[in-house]
Amino acid sequence: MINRVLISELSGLEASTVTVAGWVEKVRDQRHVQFVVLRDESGAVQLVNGRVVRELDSEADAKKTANFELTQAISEVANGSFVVVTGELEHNEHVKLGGVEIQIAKFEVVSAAIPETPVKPDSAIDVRMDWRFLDLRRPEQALIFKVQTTFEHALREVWLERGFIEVHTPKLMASASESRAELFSLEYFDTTAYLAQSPQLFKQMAQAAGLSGIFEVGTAFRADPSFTSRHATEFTSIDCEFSWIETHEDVMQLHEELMVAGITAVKEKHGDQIAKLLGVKLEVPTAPFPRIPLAEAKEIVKSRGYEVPRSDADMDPEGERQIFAYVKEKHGHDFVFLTDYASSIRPFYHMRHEDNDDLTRSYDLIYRGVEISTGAQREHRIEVIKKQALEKGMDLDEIDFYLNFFKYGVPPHGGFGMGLARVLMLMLGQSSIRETTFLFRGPTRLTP
Ligand code: AMO
Repeated sequence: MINRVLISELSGLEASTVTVAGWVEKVRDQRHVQFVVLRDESGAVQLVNGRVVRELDSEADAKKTANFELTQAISEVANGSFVVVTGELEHNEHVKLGGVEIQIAKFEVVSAAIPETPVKPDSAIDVRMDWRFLDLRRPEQALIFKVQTTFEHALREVWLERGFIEVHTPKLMASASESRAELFSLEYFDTTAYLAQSPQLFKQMAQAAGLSGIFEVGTAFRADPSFTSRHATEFTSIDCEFSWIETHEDVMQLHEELMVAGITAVKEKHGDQIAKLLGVKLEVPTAPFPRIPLAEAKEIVKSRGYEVPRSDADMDPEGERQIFAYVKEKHGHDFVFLTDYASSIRPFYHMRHEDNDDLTRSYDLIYRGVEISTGAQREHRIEVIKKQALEKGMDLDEIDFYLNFFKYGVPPHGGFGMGLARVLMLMLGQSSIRETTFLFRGPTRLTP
């Protein structure tokens, strides 16, 4: 490893000779002094060359001095170039950037950038995505992925405390995992394979295997042609499934515990930076989150003057925004569980109410007016599963492998799936999951 100090650690060091490494953010090349703002993954620092020697100044041998070469190197370096710099660390309270600066002794350009960066912070989102690696050099962009790391870690801690097992399920499948809509297919030797839309069927297999609590943070694919701010064709799905539940209420309880733990950890670790760089004051929700049956939610929304214009029983995005507005006013909460969706709009594997076959034991979790998750108790009685699958027009032969899971005993179970990028978008006040996905994939985007 190159023996470098992280820039964020400089202010805690005594005046001494230090080496830092990163990319050049800005150069101010003045007649008698040069300033360089150097950034690494932890922060930025001002570097100074105070003994500028120019060619024009030259007494015969001035050119030969290291200082002339240093001045020249700094004059020529393009923004974005990666450099290793050694110099004297000085504390100086007048320096706005961290109260320290480094008097440059050695300035080595390790990898030069070409001048004129193709992307600026205010470039169109598509240009920024074309140049994602440059866009991510901005600290506010990198922060999103630091937050993601902390959030995922906090969730894992909750799962591990409960003895949950992490699984990695296959993404190549012989059948659809959610529905035949939005299904990517590909040539697979002499047959056709499908990309997993969700680990749903395998999460349930883990219950039949007796593993009980399991989780997966993995990739899911949807051949969804839409261009909304919350749809991608490939996304990271946070999934969880566990046994011995009594109703979907048990799933919601774990779900809200996870959200509180995740957002608490993010606030503790990054709250100040989120406020400073993204202008967002992070709010940790309190459990329990409000729960409203879907039918009631639609009535509430209607009483606020919005009638959901759908022929099926589902909510629509505007309805979700309206119900959030109501919940925010009434409960001061950013989250709401909409529960008990109609069987007609839920998948075959959702368990239905004992006393009402038209309603499922399921929920959607809405965060600031956007659906981030679907969860449910699953049907575990094979005859009922078959009946519900047939009702949905499914071919039982195609899910034969799945039906097998239920032939040898399986405990009652449930779980949820949650889109990671959506959670981050809403938590961090971003306008689209393009901002909170490392590399976005949509109908017209397969690069970089
Ligand atoms: P569902 O289809 O509702 O449920 O998906 C769960 C969550 O995944 C996210 N999501 C998406 N994110 C980005 N782009 C998309 N095209 C996209 N589609 C879905 C959303 C959504 O709430 N198997 C069930 C979950 C379960 O019951 O465990 C499922 O996949 O945040």
